[in-house]
Amino acid sequence: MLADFDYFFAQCEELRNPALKDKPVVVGVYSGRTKDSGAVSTANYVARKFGVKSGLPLYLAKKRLKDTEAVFLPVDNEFYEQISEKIMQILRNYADSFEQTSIDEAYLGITQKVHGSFESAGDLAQKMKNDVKRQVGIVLSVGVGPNKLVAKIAADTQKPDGLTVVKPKEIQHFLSPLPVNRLLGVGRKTTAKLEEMGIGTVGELAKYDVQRLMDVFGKKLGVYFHNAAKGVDNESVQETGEAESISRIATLKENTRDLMVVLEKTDRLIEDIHKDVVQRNISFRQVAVIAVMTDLSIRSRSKTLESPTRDAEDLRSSIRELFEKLLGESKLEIRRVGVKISHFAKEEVKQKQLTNFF
Ligand code: DCP
Ligand code: CA
Ligand code: CA
Repeated sequence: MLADFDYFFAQCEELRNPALKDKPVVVGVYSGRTKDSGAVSTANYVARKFGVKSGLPLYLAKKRLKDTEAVFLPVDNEFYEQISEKIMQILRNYADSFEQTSIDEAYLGITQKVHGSFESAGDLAQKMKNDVKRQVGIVLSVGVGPNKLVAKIAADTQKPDGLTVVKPKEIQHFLSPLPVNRLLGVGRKTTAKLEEMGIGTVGELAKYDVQRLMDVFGKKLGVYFHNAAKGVDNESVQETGEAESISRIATLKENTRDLMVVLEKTDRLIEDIHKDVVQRNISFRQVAVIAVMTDLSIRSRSKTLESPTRDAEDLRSSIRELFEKLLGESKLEIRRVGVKISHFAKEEVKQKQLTNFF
């Protein structure tokens, strides 16, 4: 099964500002040369109706959206990472094996969970989608298939908020009519080349003589195209580890050197981090604070605890200590504050040790 979050960066922006929902929303990477230089990172589906999509130069996006109430925003990777991490955490619970492949995409091995049944797989996927919607407020598209290749293409066919199940018997019927560029690794050049050879669809590629494909593209690629067109893929879901640190950062209302103001802000971050800790059932041994100063320089201080903890109070006192130190070592005011925990231990381990001890 593959899960891909819909118009992800733009949807994150809608999440923190629901008033954006009905307007075209464009998230861009501003290069800073001139006001409008840079490219579109992504756009919501309202903006896509105007032909605005990832990679488009921003000035062109502005032009295409000029008579609309379009909202242009700069990327905020930290925020998207946080949302992504929350969703990934939920998805993990639905999988036998889990492989995150990008900020908004993950493969889930679910064969054992659903005892090989594609009906159950569809139900599981729907439940998972509902769960993410309810807990985080984000919609995603899911593809279920007999392998990663089919699952990925299935997830791409209905967007947004899609759920597409392709059973083994349906592979051929599902893939055949699709244009060849829907296969991973078939870009513009290859598409053009295949076109020259009279191959436009995946079905045509599947029927094409594999030896001739090898002659044109080389052995490895030729065999890959042949197999991919038939929906053959033996790649397994490669377990990816969980994030090795959890961090949150926030901008202060006003620059300050007042410890109480800083701690008031970090209290909210602590609350958020602590929720994550509990949900993941981990404890941490290292705490760090980060401060972006008024001159935009970044300072950080960290502390290793004597033993792993998951206690919010431990976190709070460490952060207080670290910020006292940090403020004592600089005369500048602080503009943004961050908190990070790392050096995780699974809570079970600690509990087991305690039980053994008693
Ligand atoms: N992204 C980017 N530049 C690109 C492509 C993507 O910065 N050229 C970022 C922004 C996207 C995120 O990666 O939100 C995920 O990329 P996707 O290709 O999955 O696209 P979206 O999630 O935006 O849209 P879709 O609903 O089509 O999945
Ligand atoms: Ca996506
Ligand atoms: Ca994606």
